[in-house]
Amino acid sequence: MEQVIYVLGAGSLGLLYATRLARTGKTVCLLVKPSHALALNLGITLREGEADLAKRVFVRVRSEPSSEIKIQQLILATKAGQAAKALKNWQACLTDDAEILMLQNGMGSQAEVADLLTPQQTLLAASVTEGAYLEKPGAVVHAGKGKTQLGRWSGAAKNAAARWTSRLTIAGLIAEVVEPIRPVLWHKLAVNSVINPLTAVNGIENGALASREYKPQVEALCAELLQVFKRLGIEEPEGGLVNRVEQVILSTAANRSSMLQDITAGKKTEIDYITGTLLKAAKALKLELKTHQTLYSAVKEAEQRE
Ligand code: KPL
Repeated sequence: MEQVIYVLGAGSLGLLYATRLARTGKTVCLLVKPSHALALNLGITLREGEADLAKRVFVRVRSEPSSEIKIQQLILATKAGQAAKALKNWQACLTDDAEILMLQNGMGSQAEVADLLTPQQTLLAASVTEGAYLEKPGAVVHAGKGKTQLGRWSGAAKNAAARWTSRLTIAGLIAEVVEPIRPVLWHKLAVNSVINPLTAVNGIENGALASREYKPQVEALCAELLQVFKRLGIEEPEGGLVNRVEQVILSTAANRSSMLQDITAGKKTEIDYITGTLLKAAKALKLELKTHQTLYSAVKEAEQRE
């Protein structure tokens, strides 16, 4: 059987991984909505950095499941809220030993997808810090180099994480196996639960959170997160959580967070998979997280307004 890497989702990360893998000679097939297929068939453009010239990369494109499509290797790169629904559409094409790598922000979507799979199909979850954005549909800019930390979420194949790591490494992306993966996902969720809602509600770039004005809120949000981490037995990131959040604020200072971009574009945000997951965990532990709750409500209100 021909080895094809399938990528479901044509957002910035989906296109970044698809083009990087295709450039190493792998056969890559993008699974997209019918309305996007025609344009993507003409090629994807990739710019490695904002000053770089755009390179056109061709990949296969499919928009309808069929019995000839056998998906053994899949990167699931939709937004968190669409992951399970998108996978359901292609589920009949998955092989019995499929190995699926999820790139979603937050937590919650991994369990939704795991529920759709059999024990022989393996699910891997990743925490991604690559900076990428679409300049227009089908055109991705790799604006900041980050890394992909991945590990097994569920399923049979013990070496699947190592296999995906070597594919991504060959494609020039920094990737490593981290097991268990759940603490890493919680650390990423923590960073996103501070930066994303604050920037989305205030309409500011990430770097603005480094100012004195936002310090008390950043610290209060981190303190609430640490109460949950303590009860769940999750260690603080090295150097401390406040320090980790401040590092990400500075290293992504010019970014408009994905939540701010969603609010501006009138799209549903990933708040339920970030702060929503945190608040659910807190509720089960009988903890009240006032600052996160207030921000959660403010994002929900902003979603309604746009
Ligand atoms: O992951 C991000 C996001 O915008 O979703 C951060 C790290 C906040 C960078 O913008």
